[in-house]
This record gives sequence, structure tokens and C-alpha cells, in this order.
Amino acid sequence: MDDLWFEKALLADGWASDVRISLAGGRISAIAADVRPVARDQRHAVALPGLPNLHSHAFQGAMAGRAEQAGGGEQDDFWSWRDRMYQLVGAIDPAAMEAIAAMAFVEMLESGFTRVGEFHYLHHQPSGEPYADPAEMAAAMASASADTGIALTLLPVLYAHSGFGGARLEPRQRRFGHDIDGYAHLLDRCRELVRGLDGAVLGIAPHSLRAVTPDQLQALLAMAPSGPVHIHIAEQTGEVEACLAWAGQRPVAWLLDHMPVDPRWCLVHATHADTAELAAIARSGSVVGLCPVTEANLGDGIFPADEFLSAAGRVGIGSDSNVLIDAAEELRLLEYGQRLMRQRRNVLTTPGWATGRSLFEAAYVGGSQALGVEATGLRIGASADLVVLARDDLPPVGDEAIDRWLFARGNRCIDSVWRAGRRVVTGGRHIARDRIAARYRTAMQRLHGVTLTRTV
Ligand code: NGQ
Ligand code: ZN
Repeated sequence: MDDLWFEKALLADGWASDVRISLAGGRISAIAADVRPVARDQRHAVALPGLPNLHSHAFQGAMAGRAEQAGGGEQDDFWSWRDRMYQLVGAIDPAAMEAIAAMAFVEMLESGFTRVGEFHYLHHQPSGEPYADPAEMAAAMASASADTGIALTLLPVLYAHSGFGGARLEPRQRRFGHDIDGYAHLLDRCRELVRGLDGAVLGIAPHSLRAVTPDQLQALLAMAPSGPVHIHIAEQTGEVEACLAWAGQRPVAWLLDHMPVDPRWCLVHATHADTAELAAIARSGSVVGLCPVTEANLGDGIFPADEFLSAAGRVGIGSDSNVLIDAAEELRLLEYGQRLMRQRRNVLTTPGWATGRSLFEAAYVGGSQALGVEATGLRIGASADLVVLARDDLPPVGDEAIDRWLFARGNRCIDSVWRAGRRVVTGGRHIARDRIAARYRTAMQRLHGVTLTRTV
């Protein structure tokens, strides 16, 4: 049993001072506020609940910083980035997958994320043949979760088509594809994997309206009557136009009209949703999964978060392409995008509320919902998933500590992270960083020979 004492803790019912939080069996076993520290207490400055990272493609971390050179002539956009990403796809075997995922998960924990939703579609061998175990690559992800301590919401993806109307997969997409029976088999194996993994949750993930047909979407929902349902939607104007051509409706409008979208669902990006679509998403109770760093990196556009939150919409954040893994940066960019667009300050909050606290709570509550776990906050019985901010030059006074982390000092503020009662980050570093980074370097040396050139 560990007894931790904090100057300030953001508990389920708000800020408290001089707080002892006791951990036992991976959970919070006791909380006492307004108490003096005793000798056996480990003393810290500020405790917050860990954040959910609701959307990650772990493998893409291996191309971070390797797609930032402009090509000649042609327009450089999401599709040309995807072209480079597909070149990486062919080079990743299960061992590399595990090494890359573990490194990404270390960085997530170091930035304050304690759970990741892994939107996993790199399923098969480079030839397109399934591995002997169809969930071989998912198993690599599960190992990386166990190794690093981050909680996993595994979202096995159905990626069956290359475009609207059931277009055949391209050869370079052959590692992704299943028919419905193949997917059902994958899901069974993933169910076993998740059963063996502490705190893990299983969901389903039709990749996008481009990549699954309406019949396949229905079939997936029939396989998983509960648990998270994640889908990419309306990230690109190109997708909106293709959807209009296919169905005469915009993607979000089509989805909400044809599928039982409810609080199980996470609509990833939804960048190009119009006012009526935003209101309809909010009414559905589903979560919009925003990935501000990736959306900026890929030139996707800016989600009208102010309008959506005013309609009582729910949001969470994800690190998506993992070009930079940083929870504070995601929240900061989410707010700054709105400030730049609206030429105002403190946009994603309500009068009288600190912006950092509003962003943090929105991402905590929305992200937890999207990843299939209860947003308990720090309370007795909750999983002991804590982010601990260090004392900086000013005394920690509640909301301002969050604002200083998100807007001013960034991850230098993070001292420790506990996940399921285990201290996995200390002094800002993951306890297994050196070992995991060494293995990652070896894997990356092998991948370095893979050139990521623009071909479109
Ligand atoms: C993905 N990435 O699934 O990794 C996609 C690219 C696709 C983003 N949407 C692949 N950011 O859309 O087909
Ligand atoms: Zn994605």
C-alpha cells in the first residue's frame, strides 16, 4: 500500500488541499483531505486523473519527422502524406510493431495519458496473407501495453475497401483487409487478448465510410452489441465530396441518418461537419475525437469546437499519427486553433472557468466515454491512474496549475504518473524508458533504409 500526500488534488468533486490518497490493489483505497503529511507519506504537489488518448495509430510514430519535406510540383496534402505512410506500412513486422508501440506508449505516459485507444489496422503480413495467429499484430500492441503499463482500449479495424461504393483495396492496402468472417475471427482473438490484459477494453472500428459498406457496418454492430465504436469521418473535404457523389449526403449526415449512433460511438476528426451536423452529433451523445496536432500536421482543417461545445457536444483528444506525443500540446492547440480563427481569447470555456480546467475535464470525460471506461475522477474505488504535476515557481493553486501545465510550461510540469497503482513515470521519465528506447532504436535502424518518397 502506498500513501501519497498532495498539496492540491483534483478529486471527483473538485479541488481539495492537503490530501492523502492511499493506493491498494491498483485502486484508490482511501482519500483524506485537510490532513498533515506524516513521515511515511510520499509528498507531491498536484494530483490529477490520467487522461485518455482516444485515437492512436502507434506504428505511424515511426515516420514522425520523416514526411516534412515539400515535394516538387504536385499539391502536398493529406493524400500525399498517406502515400508516404503506405511506404512505411510494408516494412513493419510484429517485432518492430511492438518496439514502436512501446516507445509511443512510454511517451504517452510521460505526457499524462494513462489509457490509449489503439485504432489498429495493420493486421496481415506484407503479402496480405494473415499471420498464423490473425491477431499477431494486435498481440504486439497488447504486449507493449503490458510492458509499459498504459491501459489499452483495443479497436480492431475493418478496412475492406479503398473508396465509397465498395471499391477494391489497392495492393498497398493488402495488410489491412478482411471480409466479415475474417474480421469476426480477428475479433474473437482480440477478445482473448483483452481478457488477459489488466484494464483492457475491446471495441470495434469500421475504418471510415470509404473503407466499409453499409452492410459491413451493420454486420460489425451485430458482432459487438456493446463497447466502443470508432470511425474516421469527414477529416478531408475530398471525403465529403466523394460521399456526396456516392450517397447525396455529407458523411456525418449519412452516418447519423443510417446508423444507430449513440454514446458508444466516437466520430474521429469530424473536421468538416456543418452546423446541422454538429447539432446532430451533439444530440446523439457520441464523442468527437479531435487530434489537433495531427490535424494541423496534415493540413486537415479546424473543427468548429466552440460551436460544438455550445451545442453541448462531447469531445476528447487523440495523438493519432503520433508525429508528436504530448497531451498538453493537443489541448493547447485545440484552444489556440479556435483563438486564431475567432480572434478571441479563452474560447473553449465558460465565463468564470479557467480554460485549462475546462479543456482537461472535457478531454477526461469525453475520452473516458469513448474508450469504454467510466469517468470516475479521483475517488475511492477508482483505478489509481494519477498524473502528478511538480511544484514550480508558484504555489499550486488549483486551476492555475493546470493552466501553467497546458499553456506555459508543458511537460516539464509532469513529475510522476501512476497507472493502476504502479508508479510508471518518475522524475518525468518512464521507469523502463532506457530499455524500451534501446529496442526502438534497433527497430528504427532497420526501418531507416525505407525511403518515404512522394509518388503522387
Ligand atoms: C489512417 N489517417 O487510418 O491512418 C488514416 C490514413 C486512410 C488519418 N485519417 C489512412 N489521419 O485514411 O485511409
Ligand atoms: Zn486515424
